Amino acid sequence: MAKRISRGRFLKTMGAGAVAGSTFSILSCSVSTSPQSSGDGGGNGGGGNGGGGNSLNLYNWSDYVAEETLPGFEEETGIRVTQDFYASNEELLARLQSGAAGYDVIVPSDYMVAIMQKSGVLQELDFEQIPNFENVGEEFRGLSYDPENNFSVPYQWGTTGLLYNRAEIGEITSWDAIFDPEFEGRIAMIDDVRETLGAALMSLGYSINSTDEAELEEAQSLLVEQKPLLRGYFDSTEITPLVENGDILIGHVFSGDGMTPTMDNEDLAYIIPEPGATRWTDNMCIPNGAANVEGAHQFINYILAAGPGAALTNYTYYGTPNEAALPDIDEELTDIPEYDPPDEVFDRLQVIEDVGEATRMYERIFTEVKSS
Ligand code: SPD
Repeated sequence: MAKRISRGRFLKTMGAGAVAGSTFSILSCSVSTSPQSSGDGGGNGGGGNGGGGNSLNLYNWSDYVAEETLPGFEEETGIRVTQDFYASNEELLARLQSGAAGYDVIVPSDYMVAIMQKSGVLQELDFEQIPNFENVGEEFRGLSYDPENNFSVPYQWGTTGLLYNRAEIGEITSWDAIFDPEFEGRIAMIDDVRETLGAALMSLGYSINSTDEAELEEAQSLLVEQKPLLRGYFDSTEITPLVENGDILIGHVFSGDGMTPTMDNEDLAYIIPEPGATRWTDNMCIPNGAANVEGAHQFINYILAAGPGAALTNYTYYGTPNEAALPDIDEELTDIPEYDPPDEVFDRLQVIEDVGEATRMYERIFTEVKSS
């Protein structure tokens, strides 16, 4: 039976819709690549297809399309897709701000849509060309980071929590485990400023969007203390195999990367830690300067069709905003409580928001933690 998330529940933790002042992130702009690609996928900054009517350059998180997604689109439209990868919203923004990125479709998260819109790197969508927007559930429309959906259409949603080896360390329920010296050298964190600082803030009982200097300094101290316990900071998709092969015991991961390995290995578990964790929504947007704007709209419309939407979630294990896809989501996935958390868990999830000028403080702190 297809599950639907109530709009009231979804909006409850979206924050007040506050979008703070302008933010211009200045992080590394290297392009990530992974074997999951179509076209040349060679990390060539969107230049692989040269751009234009017959080709589309997609800049995406790694492992974030189903095996059939790009071939299905190519077959339906005749448009060849080249995909490059990034590991964080900040890397995506830096790439776009460096100019000449050459991408047609990008997939930023909630708070980053707000930042990008203010930074002027996004173009308005033409909903005449996205008739399948009608499949987007009410609870995923008009969210605080883009109240009129002028610039973004939801792609997937999920949580950020912990994948761990339950057989080795027993049940864990909170963030405390990632600060426990007992697991020294066998913990990995996501290399993501807002997620990792967010985990520290939440474990201290603070808002994931805190702009209070004292709270952020406390979070910094906690992460500096944690650093010697870590195997390192990685892309979430790199952490999953480290937990699977027993190299590490606890990994900070996005929910799809956390739930997938638990399907055929009951020694592993994914949890949404107490007292709270992140809930995020990723979105499809078209950056300024896209060479194939029509193709980009076709791609967005394709993802919002029932079949491609279901295939996407059945592969990634992330939630879908696409109501037409719900009847075809695999039951083995909808049966996992963390896929669609019960109200008492959902209510303790927090959504990352643009913190405006405080973004610089977050970035400085994370840089200092990593170099400590
Ligand atoms: N492998 C794809 C993961 C996509 C995660 N995006 C979420 C970012 C949350 N800040």
